[in-house]
Amino acid sequence: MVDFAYVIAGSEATGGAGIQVDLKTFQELGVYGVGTTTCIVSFDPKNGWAHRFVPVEPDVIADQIEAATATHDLDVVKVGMLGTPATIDVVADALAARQWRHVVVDPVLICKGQEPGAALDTDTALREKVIPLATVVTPNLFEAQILSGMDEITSVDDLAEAARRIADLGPKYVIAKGGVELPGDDAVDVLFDGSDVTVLAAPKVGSERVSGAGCTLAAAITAELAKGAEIGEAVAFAKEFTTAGINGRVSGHTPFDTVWQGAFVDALEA
Ligand code: PXL
Repeated sequence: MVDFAYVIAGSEATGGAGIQVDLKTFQELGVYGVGTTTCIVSFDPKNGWAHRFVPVEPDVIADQIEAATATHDLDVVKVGMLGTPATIDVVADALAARQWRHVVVDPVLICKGQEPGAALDTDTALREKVIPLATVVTPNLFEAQILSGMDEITSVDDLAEAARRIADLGPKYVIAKGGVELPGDDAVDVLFDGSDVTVLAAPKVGSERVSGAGCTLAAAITAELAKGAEIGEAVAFAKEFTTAGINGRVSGHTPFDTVWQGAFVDALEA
């Protein structure tokens, strides 16, 4: 019998991030993907690829969640970009209305297309209403700093401390990602499970961020959890899958590359 994974996230029109990446990752990992769209981000090629951001009406988000959850018995969900306090309210209510085996939250805090004032309200609502419902949360370096309230994160020890502080907000597991910005030769992620910290390291691939890496990692964790993996094995596998996708990255006309979710399976078949 096929396993199901559900994602509630934004659309990113180039295919390099957001729900497109989530559903591609689910398919690559052999789970049946179901998706609810929260907002539409369309980069603007005439304006430095700035983010044009349009939220989906809260009623329409609620309708999508109703359709998805009435059709399939979904118990593992990934939450990606939400974008506005109104969206956060409707998604938080829907998450709280049922039992989940896992709620994986990728705390996408800001989008370049939003006003800073609006972004602050959104960050606060995410911290107060969605993070406490998460079983797994996957902040990047910037998000880990904001959510932990730490002044700076410049070492693996700082990253582990941020993960511990974020766990105090409610999630059982915190995966804090150092990425290319954390100093050192390796891309380091830490997994805090409420008592122990596990450090996962892989050599950095270049020094530029690759778009879609965070979405891919959280989606791969979600898919593995849906198939019944334990958290430690889900995270370790997801890092391998994402690293393969970064190595096999795709270039477009944007100034940044994007992850190729098919690279892991390509390598197995080669
Ligand atoms: O990578 C973060 C992200 C997530 N979701 C959507 C996005 C982006 C970044 O652009 O547009 C919809």
